Amino acid sequence: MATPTSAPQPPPPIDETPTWAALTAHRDGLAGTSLRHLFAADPDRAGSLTLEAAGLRVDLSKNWVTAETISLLSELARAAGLEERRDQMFAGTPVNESEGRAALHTALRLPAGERLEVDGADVGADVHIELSRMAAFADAVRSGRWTGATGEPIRAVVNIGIGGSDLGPAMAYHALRPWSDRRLTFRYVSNIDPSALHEALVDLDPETTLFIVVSKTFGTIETLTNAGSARRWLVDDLGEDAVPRHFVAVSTNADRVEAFGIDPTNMFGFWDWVGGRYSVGSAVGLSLMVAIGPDGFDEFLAGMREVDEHFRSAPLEANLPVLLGLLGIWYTNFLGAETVAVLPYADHLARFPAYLQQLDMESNGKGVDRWGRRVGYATGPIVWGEPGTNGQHAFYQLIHQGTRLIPCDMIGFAQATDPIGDHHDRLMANLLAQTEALAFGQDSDDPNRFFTGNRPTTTILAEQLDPATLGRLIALYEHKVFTMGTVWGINSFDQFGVELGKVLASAIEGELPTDTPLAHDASTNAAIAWYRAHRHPVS
Ligand code: G6Q
Repeated sequence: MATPTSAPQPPPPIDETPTWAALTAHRDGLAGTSLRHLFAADPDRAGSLTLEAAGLRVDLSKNWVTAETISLLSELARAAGLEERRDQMFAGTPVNESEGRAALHTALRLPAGERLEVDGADVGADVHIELSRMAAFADAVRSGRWTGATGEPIRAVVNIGIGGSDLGPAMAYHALRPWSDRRLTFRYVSNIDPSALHEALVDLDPETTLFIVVSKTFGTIETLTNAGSARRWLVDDLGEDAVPRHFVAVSTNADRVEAFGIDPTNMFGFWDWVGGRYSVGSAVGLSLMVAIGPDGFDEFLAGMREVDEHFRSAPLEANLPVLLGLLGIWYTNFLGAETVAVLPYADHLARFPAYLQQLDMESNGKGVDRWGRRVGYATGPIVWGEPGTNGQHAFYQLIHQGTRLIPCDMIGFAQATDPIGDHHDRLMANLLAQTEALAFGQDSDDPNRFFTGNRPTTTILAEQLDPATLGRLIALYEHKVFTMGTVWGINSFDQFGVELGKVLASAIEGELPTDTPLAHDASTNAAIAWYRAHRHPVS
């Protein structure tokens, strides 16, 4: 059981506080009210529930809330100690209690020269030393000064990593392709399925390919297996001596990097206080920096920093990530929502829902609180989504007319990144029309054509999907997740469920190529026997 470090006396569970009871009564009082009623009753509603900060315009008015809801939810956040825990996180206190670590991803975006002392070390200085090394490397690759072993410039960068060492850079690269150096090709390999590596390498030339192997621990089987096979692909063509010009590593474990055969001088470091799913602003984002250049990466970090500063300083009632988190609590715990859909009206954000899925579900998919007690209320929602308008032609039917409550985050931009004719106006018209139809429905005498409306959405708008805006969106959701985890009293920074997955397969893996007796359950034994009979031996 976790030893509490931040609060010696466990507080009462949050669902036993007077504010929770007040919110339950408030919810009951709102029963029967609809978004139509709420808008009719308050002509200022749209204005008072739309906030602009840190380059983002967030319209909360199409949610099932009143000013009183916001005030009670803010009180709940205060009762849960959100402000204190937020300040502890920014200061480097080990808020990841179960692993005895700080969660200092916000330090990754400190401005140059700003000190942050943790355990006697100036982490701000450490961060900027590493950023400078990354920038020198990224510039060398982009300019062609860093060549492959035969003197050819690099033309393809292959990032090998999984989970937090893949989703962040892969999502961000796809989001920011218009800002990338189009002479370079970027590929992201995560799955141990051989098809993933095969597809990534099938049309690449070893002479012009650079691998970035990203693993915090450098012990993750998928990454090491893919990196080992990539190394063989290279060495078969160019020989052992070529490895240092074609492999760099991003890790916290220099010994394992060296043991794998990558020169530690070609390693970019980060720290144990950077969680995998919070790491895209660290050296884990090296492929992104090569793609968009050090200046673009600076803007990306600056966007995150803007939201960090807003989160640190804005009153809870006007604090964007706090309000998004509190709305999440409202829907999850008081209105029974099990899920949240993230619907970006931007094709470049196709991987953003998958990125948020990890950020949210790995952080808040916990059933035990920070004091070791099993929680008696729902925690992390199921996060999913696809870009609009594609989703409209697929699953939106269920959101409009199904039986479930699905709060949606709609994300859109004022300007296209790749303008063609009137595409962008048409795209945005769809976003706006969807939020209107979901909120206000459509009357019809035909029950099949009747839309109840009263389906909540939050609309998040920004000028353009550029590096700074992507940074802002990431930090917005990071702090939303933190807010929710704090209200639930859980540790959003460990992931023992993921770690279990890392050991489970190893026993069965050893059994597959043998005919040793099996001692699993009957179903698993039979499946292993079938696989043994049908598998192709490893060549
Ligand atoms: C992230 C998780 C997990 C992790 C991967 C890869 O928060 O801990 O997704 O990032 O399992 O781990 P390595 O970077 O150590 O290879």
